[in-house]
Amino acid sequence: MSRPASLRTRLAALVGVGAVLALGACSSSGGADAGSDGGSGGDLIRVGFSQLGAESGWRTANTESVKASLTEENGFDLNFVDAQQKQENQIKALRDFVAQDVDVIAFSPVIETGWDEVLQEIKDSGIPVVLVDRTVDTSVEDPFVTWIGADFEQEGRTAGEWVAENAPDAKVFELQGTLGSGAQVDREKGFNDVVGDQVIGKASGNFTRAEGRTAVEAALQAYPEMNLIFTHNDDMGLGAIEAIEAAGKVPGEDIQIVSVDGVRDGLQALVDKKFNFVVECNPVFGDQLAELIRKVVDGEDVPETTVVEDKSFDQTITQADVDARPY
Ligand code: GYE
Repeated sequence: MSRPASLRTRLAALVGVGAVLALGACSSSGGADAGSDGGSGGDLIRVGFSQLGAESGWRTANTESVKASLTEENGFDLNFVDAQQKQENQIKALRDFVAQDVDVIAFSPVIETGWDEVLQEIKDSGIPVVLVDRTVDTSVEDPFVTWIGADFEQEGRTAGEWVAENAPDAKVFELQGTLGSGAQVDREKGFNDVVGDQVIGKASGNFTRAEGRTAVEAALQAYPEMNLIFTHNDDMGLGAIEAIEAAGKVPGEDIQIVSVDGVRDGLQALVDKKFNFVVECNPVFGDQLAELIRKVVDGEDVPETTVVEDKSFDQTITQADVDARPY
């Protein structure tokens, strides 16, 4: 039953490390050197970014935001690598970034564990790490300078509070994200802390629409009494809608759906009354990430954590709100 410590605990070890690693960054990147072997020239900050995949609308929006901010015009030479939700691909990309001697490594870890070796290698290289979105659980001391992302545990709690207030008798099926990912572990903890006694079954849909649909098809058989699904992201919830409708039931009524993310398709499902409640997880933080990276390279202090702000939405949302959604 050992589960990773909370975000706060896991990130607590970071205080004070920023300055030291940032100095390392400075000497390894120092203006004149930056880009000298990459052909991009100038004083561009060379960033290796390992994105974990393209599994969801959230991820697509996040990638677009990162790419829109880490541009040459903004002073960055970005090497962006998509790992297709495979940890081994991420580890390979991270090692490539070390070999390229980039100025900063940023990455969004697909799951929390299994990074010890490569994080130690990066640390030995002196390249500072900026952790993005998901969290790591590692024995390496001070493995990264700073982390930016959402408070997943609070998102789960917010979802649980809606259920406690609006559906206190519901029989809940939990559609989990990628098992072992920070987003799954912490959303599950937050939700179950509030309404764990209402959860009658769980299965993972790996954060994708197709696997979400398959998991709910199986759950409809295994748990015929379920009448509410808490899904760890919108895409799996959209897959759940397909499975529920195919079974001749009405999503949002026969089986309520509470989701996380708030991408446009998810909010559209809310307007269409197929979703009942959505906790936002805001993927648009490329500008904040760019600013953090700049500070790390300049040797300035950075906060140990930057928590991106989230809202939540119920069925009072309007079509105009959805149409105005940028992602
Ligand atoms: O909620 C989900 C994506 O880590 C916050 O990953 C991210 C999650 C997001 O696949 O849609």
